[in-house]
Amino acid sequence: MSRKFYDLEYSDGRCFSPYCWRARFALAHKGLEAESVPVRMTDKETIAFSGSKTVPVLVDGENVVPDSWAIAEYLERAYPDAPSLFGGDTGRATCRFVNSWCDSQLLRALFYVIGPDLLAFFLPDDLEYFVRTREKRLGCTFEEMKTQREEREEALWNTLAPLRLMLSKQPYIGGEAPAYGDIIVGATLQWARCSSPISTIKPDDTPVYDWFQRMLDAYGGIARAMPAHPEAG
Ligand SMILES: N[C@@H](CCC(=O)N[C@@H](CS)C(=O)NCC(=O)O)C(=O)O
Repeated sequence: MSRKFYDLEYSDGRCFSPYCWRARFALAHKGLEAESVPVRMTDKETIAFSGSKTVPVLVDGENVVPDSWAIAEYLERAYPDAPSLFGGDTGRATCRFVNSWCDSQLLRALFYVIGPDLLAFFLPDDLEYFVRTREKRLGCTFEEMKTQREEREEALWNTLAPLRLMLSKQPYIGGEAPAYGDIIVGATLQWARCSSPISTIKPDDTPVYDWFQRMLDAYGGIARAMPAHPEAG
């Protein structure tokens, strides 16, 4: 059965979108391979068949599944004998909180810090679209983001507080082993690691830093295999 994974491609050829990494990690968690189809941000034609204007999109045989959360639910349903992403209905319901926290708080807090670095990774058409749509969404220009970096880094530290507290008590969000909650957050931090020279997770933030190192090594080290930003310390 053919399996294809439509993934956002940046101008350096790497695919490090935070939502796409959720799907990539989820496939790895289930032990599934997929052929990767790179898509530029303004190329809506390639994914039009899915009815979605965003990636990730998974095509698994006859099934077309856009949206990272829907992909995780689909994989859990379609591959019940492979390792579980949610650990049951209660786990899935709790994971929705992690998904909502990440989408509404963590992604935004990170974006305010690394946003200006992302601009280097777009070709001209994509860049114009990205700047226009993201400045509108965030209510802030990229120039303003640059000048506010220090206070934005402090805000990011505060946003990570619940994760820091949790990971000082247990090795993974999923408990003793990584599960979909870890994937959501790990995918988001992978985006920052690949796109910005700034260490958004400081080595002295031991619980979060150590956990992220474990996530980089999880699933055969697929996340670590993608190089960090070339100027990262
Ligand atoms: N809720 C969607 C969001 C997906 C999303 O926003 N993907 C970005 C890439 S990180 C995208 O395709 N953006 C295209 C655009 O903004 O037009 C999901 O979880 O998959």
